[in-house]
Amino acid sequence: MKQLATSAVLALGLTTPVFAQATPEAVMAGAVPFEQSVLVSGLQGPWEVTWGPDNMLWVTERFGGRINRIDPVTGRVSPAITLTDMSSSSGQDGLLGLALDPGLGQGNGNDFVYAFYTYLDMTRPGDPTITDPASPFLHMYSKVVRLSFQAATGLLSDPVTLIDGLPAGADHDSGRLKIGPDGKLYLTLGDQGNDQLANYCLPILAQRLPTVAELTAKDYFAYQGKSLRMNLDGTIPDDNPEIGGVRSHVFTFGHRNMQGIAFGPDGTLYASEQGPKTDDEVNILTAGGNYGWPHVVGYRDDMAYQYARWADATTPCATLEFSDITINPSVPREDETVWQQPFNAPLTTLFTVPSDWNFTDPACNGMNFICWPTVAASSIEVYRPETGGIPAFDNALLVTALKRGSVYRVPLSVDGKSVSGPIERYFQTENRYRDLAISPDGQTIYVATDSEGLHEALAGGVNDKVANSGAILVFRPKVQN
Ligand SMILES: [Ca+2]
Ligand SMILES: [Ca+2]
Ligand SMILES: [Ca+2]
Repeated sequence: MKQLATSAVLALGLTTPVFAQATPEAVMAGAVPFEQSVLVSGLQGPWEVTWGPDNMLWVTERFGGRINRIDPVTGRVSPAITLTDMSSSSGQDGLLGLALDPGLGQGNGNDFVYAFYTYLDMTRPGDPTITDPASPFLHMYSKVVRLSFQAATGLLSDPVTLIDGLPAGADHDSGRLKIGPDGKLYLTLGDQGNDQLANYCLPILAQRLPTVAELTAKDYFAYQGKSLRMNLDGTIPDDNPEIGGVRSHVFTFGHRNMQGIAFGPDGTLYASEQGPKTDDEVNILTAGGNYGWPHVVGYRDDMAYQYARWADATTPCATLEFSDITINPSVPREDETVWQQPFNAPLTTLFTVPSDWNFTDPACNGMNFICWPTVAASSIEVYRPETGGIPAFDNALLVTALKRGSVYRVPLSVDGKSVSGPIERYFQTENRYRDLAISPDGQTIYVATDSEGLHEALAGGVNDKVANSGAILVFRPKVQN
């Protein structure tokens, strides 16, 4: 009971059922037929895939710490460097984002590549919120390095640290890195997965802003749950927003786990963000904006979300058992509308549900989170009108999903500032999709898959085996006869 032929369904104003419960937002099966192939598999957690000016796919491997160039025709993998000081656990840390300098391959001496990864630094004091001195994350930080590319050898070398001592941990590192049309480097940093699961007694600091004293000391602890904007040498741009009276690297705040950012043709900055049990978001990021987390997810509508502050429980938090479903009565809870500060509402959500939604759908055999309405949005790219490409696909945002093994096409209005129709679901396989890249002619979409993990089965419910481990999948429109 899924992926029905949707034209009739949509005509009735209904939506495509995914599980036993249908999400109330308009989502339909993709209308353009595609064929699928596997370019390469067996990579160690491919995380960023981006098309280079050398007509190669540049791919980071999260556990392996390797940056590769992959031939988009033959699938041949050419390793460019392994970052040996990278530290990776079985969590969300490791080698994450990668961005190519606009000067790469242009003969102007700027053959640079930027990378973001987690590492251990025993010379720093450590995360003040971690009380266990044996924690492998006590001294974990993240940094951005600039590498130099030699076209003759195909190798990256000479790492220069642009900024280090950034927050890092096992959960919600975010870590997407892009260079904007303004020539600045943009980076997303997650809320570290606080207030849930293993970190349920740690408070979320997404609303906490850096102080002048912290900046002077290069203490970037308050950068969690933020997007950053920096010069290509890692310094703070003079035209960064002053937020709470302080100009820092912070561009926007109030984020949970923003794994995708992408620039539109007019410079609009789009972002995808993972919500908790509901309301993954697509946002437009504007300088100084507050995006609401953890007080609001999606819209300020009090639908199926309350901010439960485990760290402030009247019973000592560590003595409580964490649950996503049953919140201990000693944990303070707050409706979204209690928090009245101005914030930037999303462009759309994936997905918002009513408060009586069943978050323990039996279709997921106790792995409740797979059945939740959140898709685990992991990246975003802009499908630009000027690419030509696939006419029916044009002028849209493409969002990859971990839990759904799909790409969601979010159609945009002509000005790119609103969503113009139903969200469409494409390319479903039994995988977790981490990122995508689009060929310059717009005809081919490359999707990076996680090496392992839980996701939705094609027939609904949960699957714990991925069909294509650590792969780059290739999707092209089917040739019509
Ligand atoms: Ca990408
Ligand atoms: Ca938000
Ligand atoms: Ca909401």
